[in-house]
Amino acid sequence: MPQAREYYDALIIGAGFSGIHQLHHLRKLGLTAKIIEAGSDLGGTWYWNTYPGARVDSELPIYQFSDPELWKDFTFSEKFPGWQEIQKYFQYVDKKLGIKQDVIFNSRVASAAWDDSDDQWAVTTEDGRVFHSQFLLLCTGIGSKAYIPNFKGLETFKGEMHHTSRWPKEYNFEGKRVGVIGTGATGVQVIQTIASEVRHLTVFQRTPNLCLPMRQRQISKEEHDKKKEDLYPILFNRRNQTFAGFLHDFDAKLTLDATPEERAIFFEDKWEKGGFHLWLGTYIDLFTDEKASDETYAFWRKKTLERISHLPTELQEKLAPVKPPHPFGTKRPSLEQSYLEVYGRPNVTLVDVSESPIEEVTPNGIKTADGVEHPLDVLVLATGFDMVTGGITSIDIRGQDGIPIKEKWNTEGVRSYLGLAAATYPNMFWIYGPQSPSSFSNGPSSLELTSEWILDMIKYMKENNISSAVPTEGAQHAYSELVNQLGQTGLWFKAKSWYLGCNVEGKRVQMLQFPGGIPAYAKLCNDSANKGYDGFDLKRFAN
Ligand code: NA7
Repeated sequence: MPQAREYYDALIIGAGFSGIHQLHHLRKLGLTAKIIEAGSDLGGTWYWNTYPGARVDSELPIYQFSDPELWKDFTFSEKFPGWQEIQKYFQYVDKKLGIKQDVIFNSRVASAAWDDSDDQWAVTTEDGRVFHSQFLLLCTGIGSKAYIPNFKGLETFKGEMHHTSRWPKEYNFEGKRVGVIGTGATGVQVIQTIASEVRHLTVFQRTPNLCLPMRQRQISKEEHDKKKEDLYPILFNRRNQTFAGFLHDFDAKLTLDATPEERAIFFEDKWEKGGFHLWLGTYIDLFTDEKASDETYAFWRKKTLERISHLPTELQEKLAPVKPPHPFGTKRPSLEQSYLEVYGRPNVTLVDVSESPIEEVTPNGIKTADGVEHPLDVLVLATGFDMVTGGITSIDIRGQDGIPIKEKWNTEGVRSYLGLAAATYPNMFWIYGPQSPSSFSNGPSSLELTSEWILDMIKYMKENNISSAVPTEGAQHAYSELVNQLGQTGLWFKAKSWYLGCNVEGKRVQMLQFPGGIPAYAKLCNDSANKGYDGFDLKRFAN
């Protein structure tokens, strides 16, 4: 017997912050919607990343949904909560909004194909289920596709091996020799957490992390409660007014316009505040003037050396080199709690793989180009993700011309309109993805902004009998050129970062996000909406 066609007004891929926001508000608009989620629970990034020490590096209270219904009765206990507490928050959100009833868990989307004849998407999961919808919302996040470099001999390793985003529920490193490849945000968190638990820790560092002090602190329920009524709405409102969606913003002054004394006081203040203040709350020219970047780096190095002055000079130089590895902040600095102190422990060795690259993984450990074999029982791959685009390009998405988006982006480069839609892929929107402010921002700030804009557009389409909307090639070209130009005006290309796709071998190098800040991004989006969604071809239902 033929099966009934499974149709929803909207299909959402991914049950993290963005997917949940979409589902809740689409339902409020009266649309039928389902989330398809590869994991077995809510959380997105926070479902997958459960490695030791995983915690958010955007601060509370602004790292959560702004809806008062969702913050008035939930209280985070730390300024930068760990994955366990964030997972509890997602359960709380579910209790409030009844999200799970509309999530199809343990289902990974394999493909999506647009059909112009009925203005619908057909979405197929890896286990062969087919769904149809008018709208397709890609809420796949910026770090959902793990990246493991193609190390020779990786499969021969006889010990335990884990990529950080696929962490086992049970593990015990006591008495073990553990190796960690990678010192990005993830590596820093793992390293500072497990160093005291393991017999020996070998850190394979290619680029030192110019990490900043997190300044973690406990926040009591009383402290939250005092602020909730009067202050929280103001704080959430401020998120859309700052460059990166935090409460702090750049200072309008240029670094070298400040006197050395003013600068010293200014930097010291940012350092003491901790978090991203010295990065996204410093002088406005950090990303555009190399001299400004050098001044910031010199300050960072002085402060860092104060903490590691007891280490051998050679080790100090590897962690905080005289010559900056890249302009300060053009790679994302991580927030650390006890990372630098780890290198003073007798059971920790730092191997500089920029000097002596990893040659191969052997059954017993890692062999570097200097011929040394580092014996390991456990290998931790903190090697990151196919950032920003990987969640989308790992799905075979075909639009009006039948060409997979992956193929298009590989040949033409990533192109979009407003960092949320692409020409020839009608009624498909993504949130917190390519050419949006995504990782230059506090996640919930920019994803709520984009998500609300998309919801308004869908509402407009419904009210105006519009069956499909697709960006014009012209609008897409203009927006993508703007992103490229903004990328070129900064120092970004002086670093090999995932902001540009440099972290994945063979990936096309280009600015992957909108680097102009949230207010400028919001203006572009609002300008289009105010002109009846200028830049989109809108097709009306025939009736
Ligand atoms: P990242 O920031 O991409 O870090 C990956 C790390 O792995 C980084 O230190 C890389 O060195 C290192 N790496 C990658 N390939 C190699 C090879 N072949 N040899 C040696 N070292 C290598 O990923 P994270 O998971 O830490 O963080 C991703 C984001 O998720 C984070 O910024 C937050 O926004 C959340 P490199 O620096 O490239 O020299």
